[in-house]
Amino acid sequence: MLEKVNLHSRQHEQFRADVIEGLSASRKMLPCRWLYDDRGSELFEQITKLPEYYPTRTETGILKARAEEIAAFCGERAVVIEYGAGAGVKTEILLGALTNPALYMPLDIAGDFLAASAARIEGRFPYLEIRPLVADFTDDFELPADLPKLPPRVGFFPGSTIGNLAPLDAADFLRRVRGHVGKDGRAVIGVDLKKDLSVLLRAYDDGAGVTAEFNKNLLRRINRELDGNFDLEGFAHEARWNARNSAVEMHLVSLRRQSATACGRRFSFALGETIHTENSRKYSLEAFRRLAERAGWRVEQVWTDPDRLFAVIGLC
Ligand code: AVJ
Repeated sequence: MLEKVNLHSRQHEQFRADVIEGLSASRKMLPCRWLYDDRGSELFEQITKLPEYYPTRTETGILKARAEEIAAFCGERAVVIEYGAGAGVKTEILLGALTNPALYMPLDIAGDFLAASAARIEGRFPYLEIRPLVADFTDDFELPADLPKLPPRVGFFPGSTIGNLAPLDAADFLRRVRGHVGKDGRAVIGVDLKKDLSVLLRAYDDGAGVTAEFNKNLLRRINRELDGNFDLEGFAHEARWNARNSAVEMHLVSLRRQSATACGRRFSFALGETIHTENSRKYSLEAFRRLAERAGWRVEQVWTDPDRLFAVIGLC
């Protein structure tokens, strides 16, 4: 319990520090991890069901259609380490297809969330050993020393969350996974592919306005948790393509000259000035292969959908 309280106050301090730093910068930005409070996670769930948001549906379709091949790639008695425990259905498809998986270890920073998703998996796979681990997978950390060494270890990272990371961080992440699974280990990574811009931008600016709500919820969170007074009507959601970074960016655009306070400080906005709230990088298969190779991996398998919207990539 004490640990939980400490974790909460550490998170709160980090949020505060990120808001002060990010909103004081000449180009205002906030790390996208803060989008996911309870309301934000619920809104993201809704996004995954929108007609315009193709990634979740497409990746789930690939995992279902290619489950046997993916399971064969992972090998028998696999130890599955999942980076982030939010993938529910996708995890169930993979675990359900594997032959005698030895262990499932979901990693997440949110302890409550982790416990809930571990309990759900346990209900579905009563004979599978499950060991949730509270960890921030964007930081270096060691796996417990008593994990089975013999069976193949597989790092699972669906959802194209790797697209949120800048290339150097993505390479660090893939190197860390290599360290965790060892030289004979494997990884199965979900990667959103580069495609027609109108398709991409619609996926991040849907007609029902759910993504706009998701983005603006960050201001709501600042108001609630950091004693802010942002006027939500004074900002608009915008999805932009950044060609240089091959990324869809989310911004909150100030609709007038205004200022707002939070954390006991005042932040001023010019008309049209933005807060950059997320990067979602889109890879070509070639660019992802280069990234993987820089991080000590070889692309062994590429499973994709007929329209090549999304790829599930098997690394070894
Ligand atoms: C959860 C990071 C994969 O980048 O597509 C969805 C988040 N942002 N709509 C993505 C998101 C806006 C999503 N990821």
